[in-house]
Amino acid sequence: MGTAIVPARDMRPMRSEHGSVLAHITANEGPRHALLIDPAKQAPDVAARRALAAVERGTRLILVGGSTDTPDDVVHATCVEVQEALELAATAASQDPMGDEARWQVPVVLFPGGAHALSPAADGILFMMLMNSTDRRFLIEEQARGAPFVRRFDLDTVPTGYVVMAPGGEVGRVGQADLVSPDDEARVEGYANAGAMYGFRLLYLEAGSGADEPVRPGLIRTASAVPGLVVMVGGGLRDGHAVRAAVEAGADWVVTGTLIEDADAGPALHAALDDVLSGLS
Ligand code: 1GP
Repeated sequence: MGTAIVPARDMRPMRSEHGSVLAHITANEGPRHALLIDPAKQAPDVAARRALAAVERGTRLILVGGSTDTPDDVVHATCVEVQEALELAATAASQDPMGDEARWQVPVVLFPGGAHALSPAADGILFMMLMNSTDRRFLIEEQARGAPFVRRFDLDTVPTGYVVMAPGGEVGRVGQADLVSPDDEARVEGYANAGAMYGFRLLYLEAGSGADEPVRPGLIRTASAVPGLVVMVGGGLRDGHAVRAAVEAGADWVVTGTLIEDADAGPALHAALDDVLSGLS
């Protein structure tokens, strides 16, 4: 962690409005969409515009992070810009009789690649164990390095089991995952149950950013049958059809990242988001 960033509650203007991030993520509200913003892939102001476009269309969570070694100041700048944009939109909505202020009360949550990618301007963090990593760094060491900062920054933590499926992509490689093969439901059953028994509340099934094939429905079905876990699915979800398949298999959250990186902030982005969100209903 760098030393330039200091915790400051007022960096999280939305926080008091939406309450606990854990409560938001585990709420029984039907399937929802999370937008993943990789701070290394665009300037903070572009990230903020993309987040606004998504939230306007119904996205209920902004995840900030990625598998790359993004420095914390870049992560932080993105969190600040997204938070400010959401706050402005919420304020504008509160002053408009037809406005829907609650729509803009969406938490900004870290999806860290390691202890380096933290920011006090986030509302919370997916505090993850990469359960099928062969490298203890991703099982506990990065977490142990980052935890004091998470505590100091007063971030809400969401205890999360993160499991990487084939093809796995960059996160599978960097995280040295022993990839779960697309039909290995028994292995997912094991990770899901072990995660629940550790007290994890969220299980994130990851196919890898930009994956040719998203996580197969059988694996999602297996994970979602385990009591006490909210299931998040990401990697290779590019359209409403793929999202619908994940949701029908039991995904509580679907995550898309690449989709918005390929589109600009204009009509192409809006069309891509509309298509993905159409898969939720
Ligand atoms: C990656 O699951 C996320 O961690 C999102 O994947 O970039 O393929 O949407 P995509």
